Amino acid sequence: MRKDFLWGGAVAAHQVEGAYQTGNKGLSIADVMTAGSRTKAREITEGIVEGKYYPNHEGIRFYDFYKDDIALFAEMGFKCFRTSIAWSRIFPEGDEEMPNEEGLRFYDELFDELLAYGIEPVVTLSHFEMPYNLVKRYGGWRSRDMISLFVRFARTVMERYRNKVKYWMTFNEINNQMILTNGIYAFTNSGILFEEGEDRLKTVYQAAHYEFVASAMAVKLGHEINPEFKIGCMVAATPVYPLTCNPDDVLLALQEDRKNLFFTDVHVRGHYPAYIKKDWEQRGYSLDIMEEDLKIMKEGCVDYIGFSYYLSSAVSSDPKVKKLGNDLAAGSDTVENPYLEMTPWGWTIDPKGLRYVLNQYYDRYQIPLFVVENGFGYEDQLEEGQIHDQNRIEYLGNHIREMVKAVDEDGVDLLGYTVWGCIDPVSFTTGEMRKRYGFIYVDRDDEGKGSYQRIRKDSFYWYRDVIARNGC
Ligand code: BGP
Repeated sequence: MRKDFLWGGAVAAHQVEGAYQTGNKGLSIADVMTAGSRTKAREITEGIVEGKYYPNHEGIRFYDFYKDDIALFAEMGFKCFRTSIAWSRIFPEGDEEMPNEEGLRFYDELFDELLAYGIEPVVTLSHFEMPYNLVKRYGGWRSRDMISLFVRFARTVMERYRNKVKYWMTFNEINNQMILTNGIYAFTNSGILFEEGEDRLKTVYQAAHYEFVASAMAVKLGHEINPEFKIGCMVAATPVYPLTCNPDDVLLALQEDRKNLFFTDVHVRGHYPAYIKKDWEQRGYSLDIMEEDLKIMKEGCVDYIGFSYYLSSAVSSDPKVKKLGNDLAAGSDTVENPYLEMTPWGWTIDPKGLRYVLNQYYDRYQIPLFVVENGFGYEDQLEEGQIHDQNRIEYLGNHIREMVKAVDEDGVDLLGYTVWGCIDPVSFTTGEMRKRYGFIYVDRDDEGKGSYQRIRKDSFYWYRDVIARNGC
């Protein structure tokens, strides 16, 4: 492993900051999502509805406690910390001419605090938290107008933090929106609320196109602002395996995998792959894609691929094999993989899948990679003021060992590894607190009760040693 490997942790602004109306912050799409559970989907409400519970409003109050939290990250020896800039702190409505100085100041102070400990900030521009007004007024990324609004936001923060932040990413898990059966993803990725009977796939392809153009413009602009910037894309890496060696299964897996790889293909190569153009042709789609867009996309290829890795999936062409019917992977045909166990939230546990995907990306693109999310969501037990999260240690240890093999044995160029939810955040998919990821426990429950006290889990000390040894 390289000496300057970026070990660290990751969160997103809306899942930790809270303070949803402080410092002139506007409402974001995360602010209109209620709490759900393992069995009940989060509700997207029309504005804020009296009597409903919105867990992101308070988050874990990172906005108030970030100095203490960063001190804990430093104690673990973090080399980097990934977070996002809440767009709605900088442009509360999303379409103002001038940014909100108070919001900008907050991130100035946050980044200064990190840098004082020698922790490199890694920043996502858009992580499921666009200003809610943009949904109301423009229909989110249904509209081409979003490109210039996003670029204005990107320009503002990249200029402001040009000497503080070097690593950037444009859109978090941009490929999630290909999961069409659950409307939450189109909303969180793109601020889109599906209408009855609409062709969801077409809508998502169009939104993704505008996002590709916006991302490429941000990359180009960022390099002009500071040539030292490293600007990546961010995708959810969920490899798709064939259930058997039946060529029909193998082909199906390849096709399903492309629903994810499509996004990195475009971000890295700067043009649309042949298979997607054929797909559009066969479906009779004619999207709003201008000549100028294609030129921009070519000029804004990313410097690295940031990705999250939690699980793998399997597909089968055999109609007799029972489908899982969950919305976790891009494919609707996912089936149980008999070789893998699952978390209580139904996510497969597959450390080798991380080595697989690192190799898959590196073989395909030959640009640096960055694992910006990997983690174990679990209902931790507090026992006499302590949390013995041995299963998290095992989960992360197994993944790290596979990652190290990808680097040391396979030759993958890897920039770093940030563990998702290094301090317990509000879960994105369910809005729960009980699905905990952190090395640091936060005393807050699913009704929003608790002291917000921070407690080091056993994994805290374990990860500190991993970083000190530069590996497991
Ligand atoms: C990714 C998101 C994160 C995050 C994580 C874990 O999809 O980028 O924001 O929360 O998954 O998901 P969850 O919180 O639903 O367990």
